[in-house]
Amino acid sequence: MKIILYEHNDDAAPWLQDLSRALPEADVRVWEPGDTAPADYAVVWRAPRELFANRPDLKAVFNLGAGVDAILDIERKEPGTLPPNALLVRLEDSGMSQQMVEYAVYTVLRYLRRMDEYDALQREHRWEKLEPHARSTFTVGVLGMGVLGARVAQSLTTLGVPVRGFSRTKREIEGVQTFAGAGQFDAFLDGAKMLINLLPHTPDTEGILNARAFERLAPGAYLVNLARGPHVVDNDLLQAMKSGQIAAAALDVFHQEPLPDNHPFWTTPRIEITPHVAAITLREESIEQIALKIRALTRGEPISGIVDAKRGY
Ligand code: NDP
Ligand code: OXD
Repeated sequence: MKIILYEHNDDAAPWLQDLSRALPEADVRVWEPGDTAPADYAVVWRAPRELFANRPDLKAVFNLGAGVDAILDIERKEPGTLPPNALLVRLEDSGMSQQMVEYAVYTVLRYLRRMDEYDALQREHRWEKLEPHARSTFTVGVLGMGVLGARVAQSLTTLGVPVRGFSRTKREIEGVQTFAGAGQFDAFLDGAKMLINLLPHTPDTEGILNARAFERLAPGAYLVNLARGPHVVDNDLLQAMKSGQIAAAALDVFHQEPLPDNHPFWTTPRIEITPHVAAITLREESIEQIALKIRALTRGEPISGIVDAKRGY
């Protein structure tokens, strides 16, 4: 069995070493431009188009992340690039949901207790007590009730704030008021004090966090974007912050990454930025999951985590 590996962020060497160790029966190599030698599987993160083109031999492409938007974008721009019979498989949790829970709980508590405002007051040496937010009306809406969103929503119920969830199909999660489909989007948004975005980036979800959505929230609402930059219409967010409709935002993902030096988000008061680290891909857990799936496919068994390219996630 032959596997090609491509890792955009890191040095590929530790991935090569660990994947080879997990699958000693496989011949694993790091893909370099020009490599068209046969391969059964590809394990990739943000690989270039050339890796996928003219590769009818690939049985499956394993994405080293939960979101497959970068791969599907290649296919959208140049249809027919992805091997037609290869499965596209995403990471399912592999240690990411715990990290998302940490980020979400941290931001809910930070904004509920107005800690970001106390930080600012401290910088000005001001001893000032702020009116606390009422927990009972601090409604948090989680967009996306998948592997990550459902776990986040569930964990937020323990904080005593009302929690809503939004997905395409109806989900039942104890303690979470769930809404499904575009027809229930407004009801999901109406009066929510905070939104946490964990949707996949698809043509249907692009720009979903826009002026119209912000208007439906409670005045002085909070936005936490942990999914993908193109979910947010940047100018609409800046306007909503200027008017006070959105009080503060914690953003982990952006249209362009790294966030360009001249982007106004860097200097907008009450926007907090992290560099796409809400849930990082953990090497050990991810390789274990992928190795198990490759072995299952080799035995002709079904696997989970297969992306429906038409649906986009
Ligand atoms: P899943 O595929 O498990 O869940 C996606 C959820 O979104 C599902 O509940 C799905 O609905 C819902 N959904 C999809 N399209 C729509 C739509 N048009 N309208 C309403 N709901 C919709 O994904 P994960 O939970 O594993 O990951 C979510 C995203 O998080 C990833 O795609 C990625 O972009 C982002 N991410 C970001 C990271 C970071 O570090 N910042 C790290 C990891 C992931 P249904 O349940 O009905 O199918
Ligand atoms: C992912 C990511 O999709 O890291 O896994 O953003």
